[in-house]
Amino acid sequence: MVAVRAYIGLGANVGDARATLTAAVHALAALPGASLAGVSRLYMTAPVEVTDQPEFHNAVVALDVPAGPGANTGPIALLLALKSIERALGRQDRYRYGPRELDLDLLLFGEERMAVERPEAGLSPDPAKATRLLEVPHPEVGRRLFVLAPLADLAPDLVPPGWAESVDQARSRRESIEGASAVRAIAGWDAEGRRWVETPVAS
Ligand code: PH2
Ligand code: MG
Ligand code: MG
Repeated sequence: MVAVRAYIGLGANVGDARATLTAAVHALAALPGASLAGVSRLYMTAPVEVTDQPEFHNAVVALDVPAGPGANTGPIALLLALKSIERALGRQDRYRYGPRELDLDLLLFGEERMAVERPEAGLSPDPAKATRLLEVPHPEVGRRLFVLAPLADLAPDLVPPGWAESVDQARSRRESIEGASAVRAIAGWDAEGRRWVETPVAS
């Protein structure tokens, strides 16, 4: 079966964020046909957009999923699976950019470039519904250090479709804008133990 590599952004800042992100990695690895290809370091990150909320935990997962064709494959099927993991792990509906128990964003789906509008777009005055149903590459990847830093752990040299620079070039550009203290790695993924463990302090 042909596989495609998807990158998924994980974030949380309500409840036991670290435990929730760990459970989310397990749930992603257990999706039908999926295989875990990598887990970034775990980061503590300063909140962006809505800055008056607790710090986030953020990470990125690389997941190989069946390329399709088939009813349960492809980016939309993966997006729906992400939404159902969010709900299963306690995601409550709140305002856009606000606090959340778990956020799973489909960042990249192989070389795919696509934008799918919401069917009700234009009918709803709710700004939370103003974004597209799905857009890959995710429009926020290139402008968020909390996504670029963990993504660069997994794929520094990757040039996402439509980009003119690598992930690591974008990461250092954003780092010079947001400041190195906007994100800090606190733990590395232990594949055997299937959890993040504290990274020893570099000497
Ligand atoms: N997610 C948001 C809004 N702001 N800030 C950080 N640091 N990390 C996030 O994951 C995040 C955010 C909405 O998705
Ligand atoms: Mg998000
Ligand atoms: Mg989201």
